[in-house]
Amino acid sequence: VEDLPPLLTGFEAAARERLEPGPLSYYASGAGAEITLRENVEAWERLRLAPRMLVGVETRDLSTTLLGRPRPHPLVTAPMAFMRLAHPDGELGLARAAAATGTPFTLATLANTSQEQLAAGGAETSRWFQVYVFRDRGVTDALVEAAAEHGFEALVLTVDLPVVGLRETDVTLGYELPADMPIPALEGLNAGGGQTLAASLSVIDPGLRWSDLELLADGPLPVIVKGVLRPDDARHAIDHGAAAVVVSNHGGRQLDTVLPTADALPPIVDEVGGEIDVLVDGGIRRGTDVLKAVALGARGVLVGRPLLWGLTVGGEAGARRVLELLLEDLDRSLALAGSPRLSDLVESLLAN
Ligand code: LAC
Repeated sequence: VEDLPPLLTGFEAAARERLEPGPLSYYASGAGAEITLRENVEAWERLRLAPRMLVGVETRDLSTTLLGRPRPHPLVTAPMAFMRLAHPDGELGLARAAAATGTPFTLATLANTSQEQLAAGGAETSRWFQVYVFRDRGVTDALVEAAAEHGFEALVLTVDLPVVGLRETDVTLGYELPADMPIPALEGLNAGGGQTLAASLSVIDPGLRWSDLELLADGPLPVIVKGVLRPDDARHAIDHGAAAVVVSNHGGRQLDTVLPTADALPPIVDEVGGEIDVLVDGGIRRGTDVLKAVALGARGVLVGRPLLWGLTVGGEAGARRVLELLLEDLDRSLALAGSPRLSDLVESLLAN
C-alpha cells in the first residue's frame, strides 16, 4: 500500500502506464472528438467558489440522505463494465473498497462478476444493480428479479445507450474482449468474449421507451434513471415511476458535444429536485467537484474513471485509497469553504 500514489492525479498517470492499449482505450475514451469528455471536467473546474470565513469548522459532517436512507457521504461508485480489464480483483475489489468507505457500489450488467458472486463476496455495503435492457427481454427480466433476491437496494436503468457511441480509439485498435473473460449476463446470448466491445454491446435493445421504465418501476426495487440531461426528461422519469435520476452523459462516451453535467444539473434540480433525488456524474475528479455538485442540488455523486485508475494501480487497496483521498479532499474543501456540514451546502457558495 505504501507504493500507492499520494495524490488522486497520480493514479491516472500510473494507470495509463500500466494498462495495455485496448483496455486503456476502452476506459479512457470518450465518443467522437471527445469534446464532452473534456468539458465534463472543465465545467466543474470553471465554477468559482465564494467561501465563508470564521464560522468554526473544527467538526465536519459529510453525511446525507439518499434514496431515503442516511449515508456517511454522497459518493456512489458509478456503474462500469468489465472491471477485470483493470485488475484481477475486478468488481469485488471495488465493492470491498466501497464497503470500507461506506460507499454504495453499483454492479454493471456487463460486469465480470455475477450478482451471486458479489453478494457472497463479503462486501458489506449498499449494492445497486445497473440495468441494460437486452433485446432478449427474458435475460433482463431474470437479472432484475435476481437483483431483488440477492439483496440489491435499487436498479440503475441506463437510458443513454440505445446504440453505442463512436469511441474512435476503440475502433482504430479493433480491440476484442479476451475470449476467456467471464461476462455472466451474456452467457447464452452468443455475445461477449472474443468480440469487439461494440459488438458485445449490440445485445442492448435500441427500442427502449418510457413505458419500459414503468414496467421496471412496478417491480420490487426503486429505479434510478441514469442518463438524463433535460428537465423534461427528468419529468418523464418521475411520471413513469423513477425514484431518482442521474444527470449523466455516460462519461462523455455516447453522444459527443452534449452539455456537460455541471451545466445540465441546475435546471433539472429546479424542475424535479423537490420531488425526487437528483444525482450526477461525469468529470468528478476532486473534492471541490463533489462540493459544487452538492451545492447545486445533487443528493448523490457518482465517481467513475478515478476508481478504475485506483483499481488498475492497486486493486482493492488502490480503489480504496482513491475513495479515501476523494473523501479527505471533500472534508478539507468543506472546511475551507466555511460550510462544515455537507447537508447545509447552498448554491450561494458558488460565485457565478
Ligand atoms: C460503456 C458501456 C458498456 O460505456 O456502458 O462502454
